[in-house]
Amino acid sequence: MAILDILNYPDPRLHTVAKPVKEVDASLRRLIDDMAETMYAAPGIGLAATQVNHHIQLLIIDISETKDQLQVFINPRILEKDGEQVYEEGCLSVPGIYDSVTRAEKVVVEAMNEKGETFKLEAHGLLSVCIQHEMDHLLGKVFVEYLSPLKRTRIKNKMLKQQRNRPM
Ligand code: K1U
Ligand code: ZN
Repeated sequence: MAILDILNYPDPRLHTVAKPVKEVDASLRRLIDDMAETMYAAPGIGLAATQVNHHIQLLIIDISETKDQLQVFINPRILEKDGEQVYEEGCLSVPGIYDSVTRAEKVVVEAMNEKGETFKLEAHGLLSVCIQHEMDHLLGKVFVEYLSPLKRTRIKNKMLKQQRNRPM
């Protein structure tokens, strides 16, 4: 397994729209393993393939305390959304920034797992937030795009300054 580089906002590659996965094969499972290692090491509770510069419809989530309940979503589709919730979100592509985002409270999602089996899941609370956040990444959308233009500009400048000062 390997730890992959995570793209940092405002990298333009984060705005790439992901393509559907055609085949669930050994190379995809290798990418899933590498993404899981990357997410656990960060540490994070979710990761979209977009964030590691793979522009395919794949995301992983583990919101468990024990970090042993990895959920894999390949070609996810939201079938239903309901209600509203506000959550203070973070993003591994925007390190150190947390802000409130309003999203649906419930989502029903259909996807394939790492075995290529289709499943349907009803999610609430943090799992629902995380699914919506990661599915946004697959559409090329970063959570800061829900914030005001002023906040977004400040975050962009802070990130660019950090990136300039980072040792090579
Ligand atoms: O998409 C990502 O960059 C991952 C992101 C997922 C997420 C968090 C919170 C709300 C919505 C989506 C993160 O994992 S940020 C880090 C984080 O929230 C966390 C890290 C360690 C322990 C608990 C949470
Ligand atoms: Zn994110």
